[in-house]
Amino acid sequence: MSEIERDIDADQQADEATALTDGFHLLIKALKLNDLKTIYGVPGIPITDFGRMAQASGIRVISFRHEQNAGNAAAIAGYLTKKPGICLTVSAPGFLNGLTALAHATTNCWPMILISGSSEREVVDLMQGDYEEMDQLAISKPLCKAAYRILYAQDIGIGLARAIRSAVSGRPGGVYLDIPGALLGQVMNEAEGIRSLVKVIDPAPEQIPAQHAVTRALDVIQGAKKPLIILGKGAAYAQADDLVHEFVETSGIPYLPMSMAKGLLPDTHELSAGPARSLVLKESDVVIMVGARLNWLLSHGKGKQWGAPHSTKFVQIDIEPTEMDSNVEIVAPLVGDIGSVLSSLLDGMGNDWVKPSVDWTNAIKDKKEANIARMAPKLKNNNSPMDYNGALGALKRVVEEHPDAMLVNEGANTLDFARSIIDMYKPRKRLDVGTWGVMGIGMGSAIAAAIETGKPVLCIEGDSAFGFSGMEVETICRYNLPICIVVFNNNGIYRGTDKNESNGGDVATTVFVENARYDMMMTAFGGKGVHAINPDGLYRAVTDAMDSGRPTLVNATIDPAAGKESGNIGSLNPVSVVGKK
Ligand code: ADP
Ligand code: TZD
Ligand code: MG
Repeated sequence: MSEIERDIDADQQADEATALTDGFHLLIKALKLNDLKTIYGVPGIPITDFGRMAQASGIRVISFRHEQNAGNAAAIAGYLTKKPGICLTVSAPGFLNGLTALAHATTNCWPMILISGSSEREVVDLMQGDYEEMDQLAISKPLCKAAYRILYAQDIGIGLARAIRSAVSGRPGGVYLDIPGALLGQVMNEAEGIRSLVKVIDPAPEQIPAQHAVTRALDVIQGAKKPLIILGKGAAYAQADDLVHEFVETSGIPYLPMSMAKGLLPDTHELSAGPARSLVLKESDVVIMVGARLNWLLSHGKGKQWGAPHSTKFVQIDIEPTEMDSNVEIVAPLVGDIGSVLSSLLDGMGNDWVKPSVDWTNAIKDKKEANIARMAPKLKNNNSPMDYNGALGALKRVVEEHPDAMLVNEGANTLDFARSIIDMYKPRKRLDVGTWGVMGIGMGSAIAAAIETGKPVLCIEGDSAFGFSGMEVETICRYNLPICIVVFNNNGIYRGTDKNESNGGDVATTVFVENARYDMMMTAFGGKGVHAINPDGLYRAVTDAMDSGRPTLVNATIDPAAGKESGNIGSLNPVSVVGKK
């Protein structure tokens, strides 16, 4: 080494010894190291500068008008990408607004990390009344999969690594990461800081099923006379699309997609039993659950809908061992990730696999064809005001012509009719209210869908559902996202025709302002607003929006009397034994 080189080397070592970093920079570097390059959030104390610095470092920071919508966006980003969606909030009220979305992500088994600024421990623990003081870590714990707090800058790397692994491994879910404000300003040696960062290796390892479990399941399936596959959103999440396709086609077993699993195989596939749902649930003797739970959405696997007293045998593929026997006995549990389990099943099926009888597949085909034929003329009506069938018939055509577009859907009748009428053609294109049937996921989901996929987004929203996140139309315009919102405006929740039975002054609890002009909410922020009064007009407006990519809101006037109470799930309402008062 020459003298000059020795001097430079000594200078570098001295620089390295004295160069400093802080919590802000380490957290940003840790996120980027793990390829987490989008943050959804709302700024404020103590995370405003963190958002600024993250943006300056090349992370995309999408600022919302309310944390719940930012959180719903992060939840959907997690579902679509298999990486934790990141939501960033301020302390106490901002944290609580985001927490609803974190609980929603956990309920739906989607990976998400809610990073929230918080007050210092010493003030919170003595309850001394800090600005936005709250024991956030304690509050978050029962509502998510895991919760961690980082107190020292040198723990940022390991803290984020724990959060990522907890969110995506096994059954995915929401993780809370508590960041006391002072942590961000904590200073440490830069070289040491960088060395403390962790790039998580294999965050969601494969989980391969035991061979004997595979053999047991294949024996049960092969012994069935009327087998059925149910595909859930866990199967969509797994991104094992080719294996799902191969399993259905090689086994020859008809399948029923749960709402967000629609499109894993095109809904027009000959083995789809979607339009014969009641028949297959009642009559099937062996059901193979693929990333779907036997919860309320499937009547808990028992009762009239399942053809009781006839009993159904269940085979279940799930990454979560405790999901087995949660509602009914699972005769062949297959614990593992969907990709690994399906490839083991396919390996075990071999050349002598016997497909289900044509009696069974033809019975389903006949029922399907009859139901489709019965609906076809209803979907073509051009009535004004529109009913759900006419309006959704028009949107069904738009989706058929734009199979790559993302679809977001919420409401009651607006949800139930759209789910059954609109065919999906590709995996993970349909985003909706999920396991809780929650209203308010609309704009957050739409924004994440646009940002994560770059595809146009069609949002089909009940007028009530839209109201929960409607202010985000400003966000949509600000980022100029290719989102077309169609508000199914029937003047209210379920229907717009209820009357206040007391003859009092207030309108009924389910009724909204008549003929509201939701389209003007979009024009207020520079987007395009359209008022559609019939299916032809609706089709034209939405087609234009999908092709132009311009933020658009179509206010679609729906007959206020067309819907029914609670859509398809009216039977879940309790009934007063002494009648209404
Ligand atoms: P749906 O509402 O569509 O019926 P659920 O949300 O009830 O679907 O069920 C999804 C299931 O998928 C959960 O039980 C979850 O544990 C499971 N799951 C999620 N990811 C995977 C995966 N990669 N492999 C296997 N199971 C998975
Ligand atoms: N609050 C939250 C967070 N989630 C909910 N599901 C509800 C309230 C209750 N609810 C439903 O289950 S659907 C719905 C509400 C308020 C709105 C239905 O009205 P809509 O759709 O206008 O969105 P339709 O087409 O008029 O039925
Ligand atoms: Mg409505």
